[in-house]
Amino acid sequence: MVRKFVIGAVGAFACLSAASAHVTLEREEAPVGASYKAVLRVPHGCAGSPTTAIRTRVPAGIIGVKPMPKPGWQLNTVTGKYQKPYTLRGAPVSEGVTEISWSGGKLLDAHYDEFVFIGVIAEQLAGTPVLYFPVVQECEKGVHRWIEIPTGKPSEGHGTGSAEPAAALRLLPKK
Ligand SMILES: [Cu+2]
Repeated sequence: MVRKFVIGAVGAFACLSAASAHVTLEREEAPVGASYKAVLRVPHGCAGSPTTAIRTRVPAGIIGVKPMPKPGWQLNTVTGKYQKPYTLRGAPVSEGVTEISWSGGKLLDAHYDEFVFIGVIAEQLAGTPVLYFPVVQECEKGVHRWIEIPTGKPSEGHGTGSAEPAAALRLLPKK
């Protein structure tokens, strides 16, 4: 699965001219130490081709992850060891869901949809400015690999030199 996170540019050029949003997070900022609902927004396909799979790698420090099943799509997860132990609701955790995929569905380019999972932003992430959620969007024809770590601010994904920017979450201090 990790091998699939390779950069591709063709589809990105088509998207830049369309001035539409790429795959982004509904909430682009959230405090550490709190639960977070990651809503990945998919506003278009690949150069007009329908989306058939969405795969994402959960950033380190997003723990206790649970994905939302989607009717008509097969949901798969990969569980793995965290790079370091975290604390989840007062208890130590050392492993969890690290990758999620929704596949086998069909989202037309003319339609919009969201792919959702919940988790907790570990307190240990305090001081980290931004987390990136790499997403691979597979289509009937073509693929978008939204994996580039853009230069500039997260909410300026477009036009900062990133053809296929990874979805970004700005971390705020603990409430
Ligand atoms: Cu786009």
